[in-house]
Amino acid sequence: MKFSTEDHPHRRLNPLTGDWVQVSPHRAKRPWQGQVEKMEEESRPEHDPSCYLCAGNTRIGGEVNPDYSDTYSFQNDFSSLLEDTPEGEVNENDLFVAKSERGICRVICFSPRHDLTIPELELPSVRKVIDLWAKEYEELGSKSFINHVQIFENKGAVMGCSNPHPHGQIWAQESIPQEPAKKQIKQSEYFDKKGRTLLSDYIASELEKEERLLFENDHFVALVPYWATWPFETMIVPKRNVQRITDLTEEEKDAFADAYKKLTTLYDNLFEISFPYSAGIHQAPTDGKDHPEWHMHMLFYPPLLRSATVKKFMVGYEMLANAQRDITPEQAAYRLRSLSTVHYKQSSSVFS
Ligand code: H2U
Repeated sequence: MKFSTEDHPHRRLNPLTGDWVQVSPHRAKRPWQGQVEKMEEESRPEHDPSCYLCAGNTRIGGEVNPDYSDTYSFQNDFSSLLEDTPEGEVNENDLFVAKSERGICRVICFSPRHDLTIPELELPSVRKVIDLWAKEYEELGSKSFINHVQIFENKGAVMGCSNPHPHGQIWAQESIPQEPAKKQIKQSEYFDKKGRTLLSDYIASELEKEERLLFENDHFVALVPYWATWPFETMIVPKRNVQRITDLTEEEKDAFADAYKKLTTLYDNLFEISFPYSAGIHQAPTDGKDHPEWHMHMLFYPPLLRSATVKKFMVGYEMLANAQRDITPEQAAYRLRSLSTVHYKQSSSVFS
């Protein structure tokens, strides 16, 4: 019997982090199992007078949102990191170790429309989200004590999102957090060895292989990474070796918006629901160094597995030993690729 990643249990390496994922393809041999359950979706008004994020409304802390017409960002009223934290360290026998951490947390409202998520917004509105991310990265990153800016989005109650109004967050801080720190090391090692970024080489191969590719436009590639952990995990990568969002040209920002909207449309079409996920951008730290090794990318980690209600739990073996998946990244890519890029709410048939 010859080993094949299509048939036999195996481990795959994430070269960006050094983490492994265990794949059990024999448990999900068929591309699809079980029925697709439909979910009743609540319809939301364009403006909800009780929403803390809608234009003109009063937030929990008493501040009033302006009557914004596209995007709007503000300092999180319950920030996890604070700018005025005093500096300090604890180390008792290398067993009780702590270090103060300064930072700034912001909330980003994607649009005044309470009822529209990214795939439903018009492309120029999605582009405005990209522009605001770039502006925030620039402003926060230029502060001397901020060395890392994490842009992210929690979408859907299942991801712990507290409000259905389309929004994201930014946590900017002194340290480089664990996930991007691992990527910093791995990308540096690769760049030092090959003189090219890891992701430039990776996407060039994926564009040739095509098995995990979802789509490409002039400047971005969307794919299910070879090492994807979540069932429908995906990644959007610029074709050019761009280190940070502020280095994108105007045309590339348009292409980024297009890829973001297209990918989230595929997601919504998968189970014909507003698809939940955690997404975020990994890019160069803002520590004043050049970072030629960095290749920015946006990651999407959706929790759903087989339907709108069947969630993949990272529990048991995953918590104690190693991340694991059944449906292969290739099967997930095949599923996503066969969906229409027209949002199901605007089309009667989702299969192209
Ligand atoms: P989620 O992305 O997890 O839904 O978080 C929304 C954030 O918005 C959350 O961190 C903040 C919460 O602290 N928020 C305010 O800053 N002011 C408010 O009035 C409501 C929510």
